[in-house]
Amino acid sequence: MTAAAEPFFKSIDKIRYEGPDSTNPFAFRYYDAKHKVMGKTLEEHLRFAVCYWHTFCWPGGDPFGGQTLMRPWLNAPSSVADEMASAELKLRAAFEFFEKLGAPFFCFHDVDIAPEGRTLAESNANLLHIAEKAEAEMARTGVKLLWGTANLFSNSRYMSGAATNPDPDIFAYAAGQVKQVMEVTHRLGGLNYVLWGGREGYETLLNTDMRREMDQLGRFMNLVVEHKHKIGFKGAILIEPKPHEPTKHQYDYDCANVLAFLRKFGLESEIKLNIEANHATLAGHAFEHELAYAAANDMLGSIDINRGDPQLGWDTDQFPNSVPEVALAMYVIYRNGGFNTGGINFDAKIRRQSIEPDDLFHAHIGGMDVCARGLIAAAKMIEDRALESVVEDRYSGWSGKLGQDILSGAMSLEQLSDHAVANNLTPLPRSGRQEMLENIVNRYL
Ligand code: XUL
Ligand code: CO
Repeated sequence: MTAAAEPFFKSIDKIRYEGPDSTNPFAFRYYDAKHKVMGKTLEEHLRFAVCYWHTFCWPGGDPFGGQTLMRPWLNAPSSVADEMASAELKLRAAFEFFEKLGAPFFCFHDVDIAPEGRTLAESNANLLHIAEKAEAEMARTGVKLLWGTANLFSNSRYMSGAATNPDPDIFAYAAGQVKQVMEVTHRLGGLNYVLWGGREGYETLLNTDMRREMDQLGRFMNLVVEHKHKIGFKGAILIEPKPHEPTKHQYDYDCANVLAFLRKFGLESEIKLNIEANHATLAGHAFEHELAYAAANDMLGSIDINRGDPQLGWDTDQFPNSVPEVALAMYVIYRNGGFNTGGINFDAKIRRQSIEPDDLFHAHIGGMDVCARGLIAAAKMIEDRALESVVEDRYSGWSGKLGQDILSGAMSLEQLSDHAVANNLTPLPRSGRQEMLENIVNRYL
């Protein structure tokens, strides 16, 4: 542990709130953790998490070139011992970062924090070793685990899927990996366990038995839920929808698709959703649409925040930087009660030219400030009932006798027809008031 005392982000002190007029690039201008809105502090509402994979593991490659981000723990290891030493160095840098940034949570995949072994047993032992170190860092810093997840997509064994693989041996391997990561998540007091079906989909229907693959995936999810109860994990199990990339078509396409899948396999009360902003965009939805759909079905678990690029059609995972966009997402989340076990995970990466370790701070500070501004604007809209009163008025007819009789099932199609004829109903169209409402929103931004 010779390097233990040596900080990695040497020139950075703890990031503090300095207010909107500050020009210090290493200060928050809006994220005042202790500031209260709607009865809770920003810290309690937003529940920010730093993701391990983009922030500490991504080397900066793109399809045309390799590593640009030089970090000591990303140097090619010369032995297994060296690999483990790198993982420990990365862990210390990660906790130094969480602490200096003031992020209350983090998220990880197994392979982000610990080296993969040659066998499942070796990988499990490596993960346990690092988890013990992480436990000590968590106790030292007070940083908590928002969620853990197993990487069932990078290793070539998973190229044709994990649970949906044509080979049951691979299903068994994936089951073993998830079992271990869920147990480690439980041990670390994690609040959620996430399943992203990175390769649960297909490249071509010519070699794919879709019905079979869906049944395999349903069985896998049931096994995961059974194990959660067996070990007494009280956190939420979350599925993260994404329409495609890496596969041409993924089975967890969007929130509606996942809900239909969960209902088919009787899991809708056991599993909720982790909704990612840019995955919504890739599915052809607004982020707030996916959030509203989940909330309307009591499925809103947690979010991965980021953004895509209007000109690039892939998952660019950039940090959020648009207050108007984020404010609408915040409006939907907090209008529906905010997070319970969930939070806001920055599933976002710096650009490959942002090579300085400092850039990681700029990215997260900006993202946290944008979310804080979005939440403050949304909270004011909610408290003023600025949109709510218009929406309530728009549906007010449904509180009357006719509306209630329709919803309670007291009227048949025939009775409704008779009612319309007998009362000579001549309902008139009413304005949807979209522009007026858009102007109202702009008053809050
Ligand atoms: C991939 C993605 C993943 C999940 C966790 O697009 O979002 O990082 O969040 O596996
Ligand atoms: Co994600």
